[in-house]
Amino acid sequence: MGKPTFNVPRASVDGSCDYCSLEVLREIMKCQGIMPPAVKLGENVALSGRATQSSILRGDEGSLSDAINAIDGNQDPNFVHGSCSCTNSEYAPWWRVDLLKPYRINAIIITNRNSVPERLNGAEILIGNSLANQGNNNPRCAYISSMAAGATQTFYCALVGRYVNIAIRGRQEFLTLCEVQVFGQPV
Ligand SMILES: [Ca+2]
Repeated sequence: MGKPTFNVPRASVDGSCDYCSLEVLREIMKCQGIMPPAVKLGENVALSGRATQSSILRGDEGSLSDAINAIDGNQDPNFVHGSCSCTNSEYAPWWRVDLLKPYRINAIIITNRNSVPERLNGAEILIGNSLANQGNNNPRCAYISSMAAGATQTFYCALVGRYVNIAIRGRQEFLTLCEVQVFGQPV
């Protein structure tokens, strides 16, 4: 039997989700007789990164919308408290953190807003070392089918990269993130 990994886009339990929480994954592995490996998340390396995004929300709330708000170490999901990022409503918005050097990334933890949670539906988490197409061509770690309002969710990967992008493709949307934590080890 092969060595289990956490790159689990097929590990759907009921067909309604593309990705599993670690708890669900452990249950699947237990059922299959696989002992889940101990996962050491390590440090949130996003805290020392540099964040940018495709645009900054215009208007009175623009001052609350900087990309860095998604890596400020504060998971407050209330947008008006000033700890969430937000782009304009635009076609294919993206957000990116530059970790300044490559990491072997084990997990991404995302905190969604406590209002308009559907804006994050269909977002992709991309990881790699390329800035081609602003990093949005890098390999996909996870697809966020949906997240509840104010929820914090973990997505497991086994990818190496300096850049972590969150991108929405194929539609006009506000891309808004209250926190993006990135756990990995330097390579
Ligand atoms: Ca934040």
